[in-house]
Amino acid sequence: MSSATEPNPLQQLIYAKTGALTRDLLLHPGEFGLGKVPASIKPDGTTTSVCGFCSTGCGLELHMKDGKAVNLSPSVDWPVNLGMACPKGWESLTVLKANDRATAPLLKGADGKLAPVSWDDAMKTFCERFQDIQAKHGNDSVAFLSTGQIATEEMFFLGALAKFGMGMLHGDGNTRQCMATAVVAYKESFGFDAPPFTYADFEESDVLVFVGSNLCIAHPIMWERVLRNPHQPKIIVIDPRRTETAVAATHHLPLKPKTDLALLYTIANVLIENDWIDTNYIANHTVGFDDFRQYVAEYRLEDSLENCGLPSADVMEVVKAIHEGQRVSFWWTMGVNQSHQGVRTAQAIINLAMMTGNIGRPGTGANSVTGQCNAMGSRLFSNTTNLLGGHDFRNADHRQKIADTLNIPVGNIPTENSWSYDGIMEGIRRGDIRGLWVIATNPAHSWIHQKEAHETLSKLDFLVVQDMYHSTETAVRADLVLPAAGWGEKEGTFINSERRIGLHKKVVPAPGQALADFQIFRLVSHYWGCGSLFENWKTPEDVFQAMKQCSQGQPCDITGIRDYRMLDDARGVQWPTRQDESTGDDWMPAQQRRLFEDGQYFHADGKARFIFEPPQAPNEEPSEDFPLRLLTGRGTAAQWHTQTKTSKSAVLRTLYSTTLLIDVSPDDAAALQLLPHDKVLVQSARGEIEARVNITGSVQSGHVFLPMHNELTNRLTFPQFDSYSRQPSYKNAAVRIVKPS
Ligand SMILES: Nc1nc2c(c(=O)[nH]1)N[C@H]1C(S)=C(S)[C@@H](COP(=O)(O)OP(=O)(O)OC[C@H]3O[C@@H](n4cnc5c(=O)[nH]c(N)nc54)[C@H](O)[C@@H]3O)O[C@H]1N2
Ligand SMILES: Nc1nc2c(c(=O)[nH]1)N[C@H]1C(S)=C(S)[C@@H](COP(=O)(O)OP(=O)(O)OC[C@H]3O[C@@H](n4cnc5c(=O)[nH]c(N)nc54)[C@H](O)[C@@H]3O)O[C@H]1N2
Ligand code: SF4
Ligand SMILES: [Mo]
Repeated sequence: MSSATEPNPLQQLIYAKTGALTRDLLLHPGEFGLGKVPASIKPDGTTTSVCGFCSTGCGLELHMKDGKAVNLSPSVDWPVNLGMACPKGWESLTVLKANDRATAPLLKGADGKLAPVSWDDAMKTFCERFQDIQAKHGNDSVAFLSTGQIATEEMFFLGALAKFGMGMLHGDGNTRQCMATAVVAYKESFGFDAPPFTYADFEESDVLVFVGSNLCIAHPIMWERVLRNPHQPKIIVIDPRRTETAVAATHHLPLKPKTDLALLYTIANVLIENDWIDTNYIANHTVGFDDFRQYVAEYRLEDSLENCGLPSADVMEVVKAIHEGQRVSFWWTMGVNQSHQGVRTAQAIINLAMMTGNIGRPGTGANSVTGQCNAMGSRLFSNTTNLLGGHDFRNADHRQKIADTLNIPVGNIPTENSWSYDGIMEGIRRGDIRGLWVIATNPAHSWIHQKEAHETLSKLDFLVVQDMYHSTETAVRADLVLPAAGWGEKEGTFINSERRIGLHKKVVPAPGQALADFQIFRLVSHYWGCGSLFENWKTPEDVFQAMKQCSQGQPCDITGIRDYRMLDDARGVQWPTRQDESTGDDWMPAQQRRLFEDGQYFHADGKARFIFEPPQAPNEEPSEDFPLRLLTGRGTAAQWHTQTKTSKSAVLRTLYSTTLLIDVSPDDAAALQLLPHDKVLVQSARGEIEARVNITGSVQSGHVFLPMHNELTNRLTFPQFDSYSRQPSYKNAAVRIVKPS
């Protein structure tokens, strides 16, 4: 399909990699090199880039020498981290230098082994195999799994390519494992997926309530912002474990897992009974309060907390603190999102903020903290659950708007929503989906109930994995591995938890033949034969301009951001930033932007909704056979997810135990006659793993905890999903501990 006269994108890339200049490269100097970076290197030889691990979105100063980064330090003037970084951020450059980096495309041969092939062969095979599957089984028999960890421009390109170019209907991402619950909760309550806060709120609250969030470990720099709070705030932590965050709190409610709904409804009822609510706010800005009030009336402090395992006096203190606080902020993360009733739990938190008028003012809000560096980009621009820019696939006007904006035939845009991640996995098991393209996520470690996940992946006719490393649990199962450049080896934007869009830059070359995901998508579009649809997207910044246009008129409107240079100069820009706010060429948006200051929500009537539902027990509870409840989550600040990156740094490896430790309470350890570091088998109805015992008061008796960073953990987890968000409930399974014979 390549033209004989013009170098095709692959040839251009090869020339770029080998240093040979082509005419195209001369015409588009930013495309393959450092992009805007040379122009933005400061007199002291540094350039700023946003961190590529977590959603905090810290600014890092890359120290450049001879055009390459040789070191880094946290940015002092970045409004997020103010000169701080956690161990992962500090080690960002080290993890790029691992010897298991994928440096060439790998194709599975007749012997079942992966062996290097050229990009040309890889691309031809990719297209032949997927097109063949589609010809035999229909377009919808090929699907993709995207991520919250590539640039927004890359996920935008991927989503457009897969759905508008390659004819796929089904594509989801690892954000389903993580943020789907918050997305649905916000959409239903506010009318749009819109976390309202800005990080300054951590410092401006006088009461902070953390529900299912271990900020100290998972978002250490946000926690630093809490520590800078000058108001001697009350800090309330609702978490079954006595986490690092709970230890530092003024109030800890160690509730029984999965009973948050009853607790939050009780808190609401006690506030109502005492008339500690903001009736003006409720009347002017919300709908549905009377039904809510009636429903929660049955949650009386004296008798509704029994199942939560909490003394009513402790809960009453928390209610009083919320009432007495002038600026109360509510924060939640995976202890809420990863629950069988996560959406309703998140909305129970939102209800508390609305009924007490704690939203839209400094130091307030119902605030979902995101996880991955670009989970928020994925929520708005990945073309998976929403049509690009927070639009709706099922809405004809929205489809027409996006078709006109991107100049693509409206008929190329699917009119239905994709299956969610679990639906795609089920589709594979049924044989409806036979080809899968996995980009920057590692389901053979991170998906719930691994035995089933592994069986599912092995059913595929063709599995393509696009990753920085060839050694991930998913890549080793692939038929084709596409070697990707990582953070630091390419450029683009991320959107952090407070909706701040920041730029990350190419500061080191990618190893071998690894290419930026952006360039891989260009290659795929060319070989697939749909390159003309995306011919204007030559650089990430071209796609950024397309993103802006798609966002026009939406709550996430970013038409006011001129270009990448503005993102750098403004030290990140929060959405929304509309063009009509601009007062001229040198206009800069304000550095702290919070939503709902005017009390206007995104539903047609401008009002937020009170939404509630009776609590239900999860489908698996501890039993005689499996008497312990397994909780899972983040282990240390030095470990990232499936450890493909963080395990590559010697510095980080010294900061955590490389043996899998299971946290067991002193009571249970005594009952089971376990000593520290004993080797044990942990069994659930789905599998058995080996671990060493860590006896600690951080878990209650009857509970155990395993970090998600070890691939064994998800062999035990129980596959239940929130019925609205389809997010897996990773933090609830029944297990038993036995000593090996
Ligand atoms: N170091 C490090 N930082 C990370 C990550 C990482 O892998 N490593 N990952 C990032 C990502 S993607 C995410 S999503 C975030 C996650 O950040 P967090 O959600 O803060 O981390 P988790 O440890 O998964 O879960 C938080 C807490 O939920 C509690 N919990 C469990 N069940 C319940 C329950 O029923 N009710 C309540 N109230 N609490 C419960 C757990 O005990 C745990 O302490 O971290 C981000 N930051
Ligand atoms: N038991 C249990 N399981 C959980 C959780 C839990 O709390 N408990 N948490 C869940 C949550 S919240 C999340 S977010 C998921 C995370 O689950 P995953 O997304 O599977 O975890 P990661 O290790 O972050 O995988 C990202 C992959 O992308 C690759 N990569 C990184 N950067 C790039 C890039 O620029 N380009 C390409 N092509 N590849 C890249 C990495 O090498 C890695 O293989 O895990 C979920 N699983
Ligand atoms: S807190 Fe998150 S964004 Fe900041 S340095 Fe650490 S990993 Fe990077
Ligand atoms: Mo996550």
